Amino acid sequence: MGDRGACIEGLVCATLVNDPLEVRSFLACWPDKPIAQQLNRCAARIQEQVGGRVIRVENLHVTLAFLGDLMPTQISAVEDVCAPLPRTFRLELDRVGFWKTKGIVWIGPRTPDVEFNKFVENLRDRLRRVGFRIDSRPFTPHITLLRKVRKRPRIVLEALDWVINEYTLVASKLEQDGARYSVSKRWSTLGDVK
Ligand code: 3AM
Repeated sequence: MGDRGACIEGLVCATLVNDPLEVRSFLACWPDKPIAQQLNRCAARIQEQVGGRVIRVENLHVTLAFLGDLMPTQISAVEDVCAPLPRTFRLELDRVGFWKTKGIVWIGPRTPDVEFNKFVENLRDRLRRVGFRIDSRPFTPHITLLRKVRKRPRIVLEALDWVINEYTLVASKLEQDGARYSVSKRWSTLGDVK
């Protein structure tokens, strides 16, 4: 019986077997290549100081809403809710943070862009209204740089000016050496829909 020890023989145990159509999904903004490369260099410097696992350069992002495992109909519902960005936003990445319990080192803006946060909170509310369970904590824009860190880094970094002009729906596949992400849909600033 193996993994299905708790199930009645001959029946598929729905709680243990993921539907193959389900896709682990989230909404996120991705820095362009030059910013991502600078962030990757920052992460390497931090790693020299405190260890941990550096997030792969192509995986650096700000999560807007984690959606979980979605069936195709739910993905359509997300797409119905998502709207273009009302305008371009700028985030000055000038603060390195450490979440001790999660072992995460991140970078984000010291001063959040109020309008960007409002856009994201509004998007999250609309997702909740159509039935998605979205983290209830306030949105804290951050890019995870390293995981499995035990010690707070002491580091001064040059601020990075990041222009955000789109966000994406991303499919995540968990593999042994970390997550593989693929973009399935993009929403750009108004008037620039892809
Ligand atoms: O953007 P960060 O790195 O903070 O930790 C995961 C990552 O967060 C988080 O979603 C982001 C994109 O993968 N995540 C993963 N599983 C999660 C869950 N079950 C989750 N967030 C909330 N609930």
